[in-house]
Amino acid sequence: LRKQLLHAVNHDFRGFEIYYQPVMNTGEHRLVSAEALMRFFAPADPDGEETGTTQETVMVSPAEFIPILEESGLIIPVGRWLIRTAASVCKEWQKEHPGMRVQVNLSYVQVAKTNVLRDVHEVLKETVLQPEYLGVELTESGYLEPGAHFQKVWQGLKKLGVRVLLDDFGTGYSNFHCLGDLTPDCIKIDRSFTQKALTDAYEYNLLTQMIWMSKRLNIQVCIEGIETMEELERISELKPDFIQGYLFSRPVSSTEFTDRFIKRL
Ligand code: G
Ligand code: G
Ligand code: MN
Ligand code: NA
Repeated sequence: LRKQLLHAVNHDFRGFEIYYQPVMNTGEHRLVSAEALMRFFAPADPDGEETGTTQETVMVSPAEFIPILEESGLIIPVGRWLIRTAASVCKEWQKEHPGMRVQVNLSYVQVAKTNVLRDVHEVLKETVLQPEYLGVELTESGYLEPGAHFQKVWQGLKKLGVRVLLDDFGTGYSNFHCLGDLTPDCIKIDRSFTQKALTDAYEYNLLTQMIWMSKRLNIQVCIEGIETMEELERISELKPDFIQGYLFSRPVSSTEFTDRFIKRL
């Protein structure tokens, strides 16, 4: 897999694809943004001859290949490519759907070891996307406390004017101290949390209070992992700002996203 990833990076990122999952506002279920999620299509038969005809591929999960990208340093060019591609796709979408946003995931390795600030700044210049339409999803995984460098990058991103979202909120690493030190534009409450809230009254109350607390702090809330109509109804009562989940769509290719969510009849 490591060799295949390197090969792809050296061949114009062929094999990497960005899938997009819609983010809706809670009131009208209107499309407001897309979360970019990376995929890698590896040759099904890596030792087979390259015949020039389309090769069969298998999809590899980011949970599998992102650690390899991180540890090999390939995350630097791939991360840049992803932000640039997602931003220019968003710019296209805006022609049909004004106000459309896009948000990308960054791992702590990208924050710690790469010049993410410069990359984001350059992408904004190149694509002429207004910064408020680009969101960056961060978790603190790897840090027990937000370190000085993490904080500097975070503040730098805010200064550039991009939206900063705290991902996986409610899990071990993205917690209350982040709200004090970092003041995100939005918190994304982890799917596991959402699921617990739907089956347990105490957890439901906890989620309710988390949303109220965020409102008081002027921080927006996105609830992830909405899979059924029933879940949608119960969660909507809590009035989070945004909702996301398989109910609306799984992450899909940019072409499918454009057809299903951007082009209107
Ligand atoms: O898309 P899926 O749910 O399979 O993603 C699994 C995990 O991989 C999630 O935690 C997601 O945030 C992460 N992930 C997906 N795409 C990217 C990416 O482009 N960069 C980073 N750093 N993480 C990603
Ligand atoms: O860590 P992060 O929140 O970025 O992870 C996003 C991951 O969650 C993606 O891999 C995406 O495919 C997955 N995901 C998104 N919506 C749902 C959902 O409704 N149900 C489940 N089971 N997974 C989801
Ligand atoms: Mn995310
Ligand atoms: Na998340």
